Amino acid sequence: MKTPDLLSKQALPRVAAIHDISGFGRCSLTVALPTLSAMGVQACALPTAYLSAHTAFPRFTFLDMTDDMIKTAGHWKEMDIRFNALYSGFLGSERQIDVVAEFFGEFKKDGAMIIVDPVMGDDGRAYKTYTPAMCGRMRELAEKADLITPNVTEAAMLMGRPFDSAPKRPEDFRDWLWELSGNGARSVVITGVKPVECRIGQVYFDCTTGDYGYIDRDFVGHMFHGTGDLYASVVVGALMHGKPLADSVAIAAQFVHDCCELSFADGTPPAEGVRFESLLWRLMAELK
Ligand code: PXL
Repeated sequence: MKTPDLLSKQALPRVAAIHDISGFGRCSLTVALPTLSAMGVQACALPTAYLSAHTAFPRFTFLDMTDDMIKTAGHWKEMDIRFNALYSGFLGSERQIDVVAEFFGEFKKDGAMIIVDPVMGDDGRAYKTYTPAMCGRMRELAEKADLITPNVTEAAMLMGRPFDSAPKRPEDFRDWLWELSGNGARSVVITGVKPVECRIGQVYFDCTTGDYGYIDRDFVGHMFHGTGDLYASVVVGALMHGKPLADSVAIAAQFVHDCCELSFADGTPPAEGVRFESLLWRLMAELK
């Protein structure tokens, strides 16, 4: 993976964060922005949609921001803003696949790293606002990335395979990682790998070294919402400081684990996401 090459000209690495804002229920931009800021990264928000609460709640408002994304991209181009990374997640419409692809084409100059978290679903099911057409086309975005961070469900969707065909053992994910990497063209991290009930981990392939890896931690209590977004944001923050992928995934695994532990202990409801605010201060120390 390329290390950011604009650092000499900017005080901080700068990332375009392309996700929805869910007003309640920690995920997407409400997680990505504070996490990147805490890691000494300037995060510029390009919201894809505004929701009163994320889609796992029984009801939510949904404002599609596709038209504003086009206007914002135009304005940023006019201002000649340069980014060290372009980091996308939850999208609000099928048309946004084209808008984000175009944004990548325009802003990847100067060696910006492209990170696509192909947010589409979990537990074998697509999220409520994701149509089959959107899921089918997410692959087009993934193919433009230097790094993708799907969970197991999204990895299966990207490859057009049934969720049930996912390997159970980390060592059996090599074929999946290789296929998702486009035969070595990009790095891949698959999250939410659970070889046994009491552990949760990630398998990864680093296209810059050819290394495969697996890292896991104790699985704490139950799943919390938005942990995939938190995990990917920490990986992006660490990569922006020139950390190798293997170190970045280790920092993210530990941080998400610690947030889950704290949230489980204090009885945070799973839909409200993890209490990451209390631990953000730790991230900067990890970068030393
Ligand atoms: O955490 C992924 C995510 C992001 N954004 C919204 C969601 C979800 C998952 O449900 O609903 C709006």
